[in-house]
Amino acid sequence: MTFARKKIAGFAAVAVAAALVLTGCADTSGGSGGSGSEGGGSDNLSITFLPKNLGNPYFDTSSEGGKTAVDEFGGTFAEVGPAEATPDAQVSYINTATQQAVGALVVSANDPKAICDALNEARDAGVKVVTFDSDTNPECRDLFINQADSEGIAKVQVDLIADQIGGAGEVAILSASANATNQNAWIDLMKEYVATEYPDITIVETVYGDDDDQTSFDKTAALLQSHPNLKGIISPTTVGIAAAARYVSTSDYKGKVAITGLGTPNQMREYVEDGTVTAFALWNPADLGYLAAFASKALIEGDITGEEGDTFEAGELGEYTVGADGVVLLGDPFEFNADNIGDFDF
Ligand code: RAM
Repeated sequence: MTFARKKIAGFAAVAVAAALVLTGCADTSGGSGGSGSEGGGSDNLSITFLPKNLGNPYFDTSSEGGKTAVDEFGGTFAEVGPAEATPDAQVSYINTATQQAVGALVVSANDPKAICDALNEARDAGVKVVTFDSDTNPECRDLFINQADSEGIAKVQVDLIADQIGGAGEVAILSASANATNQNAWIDLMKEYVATEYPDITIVETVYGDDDDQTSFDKTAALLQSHPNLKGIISPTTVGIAAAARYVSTSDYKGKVAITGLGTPNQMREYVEDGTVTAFALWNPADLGYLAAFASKALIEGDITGEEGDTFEAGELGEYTVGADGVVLLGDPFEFNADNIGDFDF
């Protein structure tokens, strides 16, 4: 935990120092593969970030981290993305990046399969594909930058809700979109962990707010109406937890129904301060974007191929090693509460 906190605090200084201007449109100056460098790599350090959707502070922060890294190593950064986090909404952006012959595409996938053909066409054309945050099937990308071990992400959320409701009662899950690889993996593991560790907790329903603020707000209201004995909501999405907390903060459920899950400190601060939320978890999305950008660089330059055991330097985060199935792990999830939330600004 101290390790995660150090990294989070460490990033804050970098973020303040860096001038972070996100372009909002694709870069076209990356050339078509560069002139090549030693070892079969390329010098085309034009890197495009494609989050699940735009307008989500979580992805604003991960893209800021990506841009910080790309600026550090002298590449060209761009961010593009759809307005809505639907399964195939990212396809046209992938195709455009392929036509532009970017060096790497860094993607958080809305669906494990729907964008695979487009990604593999990009790879056939020489684009390195790095997923981060939410993976595709492994055969559609070169690397996946995982924010934290999925079991750990599931465990921290269940332990938080169990602690907040006294270890017993009805709990619901307010997720992102129904096909999101990351949330679905965490939800399956949360259900397993509840079944083995907390026999007195029942997960009564999972609903989907589509990582849309209003939909998540409305789904919270509906959950509370249809489950009058609900003791808590776990929302494993930064959009969902903030919307759920906003709903509960001005309702009679405040102080009676616990809200936890994965949130950004800046979005959750007011609900921690007004007592709606006790504690929640996350990692640093800026570090995630920063690491994904450095991994892209290593792939582009031919330093790594994504094989297990490959190592690469990720700037101020240090050296990372590629694990099984082309996965690189950022670190541990971190728990935020009233005592520490003031230390964080993202
Ligand atoms: C939302 C997105 C993202 C997820 C975080 C926790 O911002 O769904 O994919 O990792 O929540």
